[in-house]
Amino acid sequence: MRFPLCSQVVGMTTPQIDSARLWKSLTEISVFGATPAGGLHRLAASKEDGQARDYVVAAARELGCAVRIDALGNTFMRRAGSDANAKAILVGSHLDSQPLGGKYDGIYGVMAGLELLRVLHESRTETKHAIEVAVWTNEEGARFAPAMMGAAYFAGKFTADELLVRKDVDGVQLGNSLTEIGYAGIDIVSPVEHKAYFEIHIEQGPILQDENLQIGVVTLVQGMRWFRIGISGQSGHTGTYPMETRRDALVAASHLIKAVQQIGLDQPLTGRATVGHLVVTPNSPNVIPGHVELMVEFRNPEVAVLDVMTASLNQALKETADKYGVEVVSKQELDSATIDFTSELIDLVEQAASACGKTSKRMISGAGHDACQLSAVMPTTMIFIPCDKGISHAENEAITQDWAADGAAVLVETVLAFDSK
Ligand code: HGY
Ligand code: MN
Ligand code: MN
Repeated sequence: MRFPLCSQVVGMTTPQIDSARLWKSLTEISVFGATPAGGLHRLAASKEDGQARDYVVAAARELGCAVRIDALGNTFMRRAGSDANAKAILVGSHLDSQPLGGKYDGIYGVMAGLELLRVLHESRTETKHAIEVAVWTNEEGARFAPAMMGAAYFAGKFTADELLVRKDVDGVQLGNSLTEIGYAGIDIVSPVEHKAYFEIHIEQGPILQDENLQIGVVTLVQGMRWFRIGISGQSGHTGTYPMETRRDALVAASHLIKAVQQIGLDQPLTGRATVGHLVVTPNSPNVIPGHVELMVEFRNPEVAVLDVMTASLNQALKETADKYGVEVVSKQELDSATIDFTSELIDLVEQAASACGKTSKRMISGAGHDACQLSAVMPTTMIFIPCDKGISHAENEAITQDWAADGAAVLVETVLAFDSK
């Protein structure tokens, strides 16, 4: 089905996206890491991540794109522009998923970028700026912390040496995993090469669908903080050790987890506080847990509120240590500030949606994205499409073919309009 393009709506010459081709590519790439329940298990730098990258790289090479891979495995697929001196326009997202994630979080943005390259290629559209599509390594942070890692490296926030030694729960280093999948690159790709970054992504919330809107014009991404907490008590025999003198790390952790929940509830409507990662050692039914590692995550649009939540956490850590006679250590592993996107790009996305005849609204993002890191080094903004019932980071994450096509058409319009500015 050829998608009736923006150009036909407004008489512009925007080339057509191919809805069926985009949907087919989303279906094909979802086999890499597919779970029986219809979701994805495609952790960063895993075999499945490598297979998904190979799929996209092969398609880009068929279009004559130049492919570069940097030290963090960030993969760049570039279509040349007519003006070699003009900076490139960057589009991208991620292919890694949560352990039991969905088929569209991140992946849709990469495949919409590939559809952009395909449309430009088949219509022989000449752009002044090169168009480059990026696959960022380890956006999710589910296997290696922190999240948005590859994009943070690209933005100069970490060195490769700092990140490639990060280990997963099995002690496997990121660098070794990238080498195994063939994405331990040597290319140097710098943000100075680029004029702007556009990321299209599923909303991961219910607003667009509830309000029957086609496009989200993203203005801001809320701040996010991660704290890795270690609780050390005393292992012991569950049959012999008296209850009264135990220093049970898991009981202490349960107290802290409830305190974290309360910290979120204390910020009505906007507070988000979660413990989603817990490792119990030795995790045996007849051993008193001696150590627990957990990750605390706070999110809020206001930095001042995040500061209040952080102070409350520090108080709760002290109380937990005192109450349960355990040692508690905390290490902040992510501090992603509230990000305001570039106003002229926000306007451009809104105009492009209108030019394509799509309904849209301005909105903030509750989820973090690679665009948060890119915004530190170049003009950046995002485009949302709806996702079913707002479900994400779950195997039943879903979008429709029309939503996918609507977003891709607006991405093409946005990028070509920016190119012609
Ligand atoms: O956690 C996030 O907000 C993103 O979806 N990884
Ligand atoms: Mn994502
Ligand atoms: Mn995600």
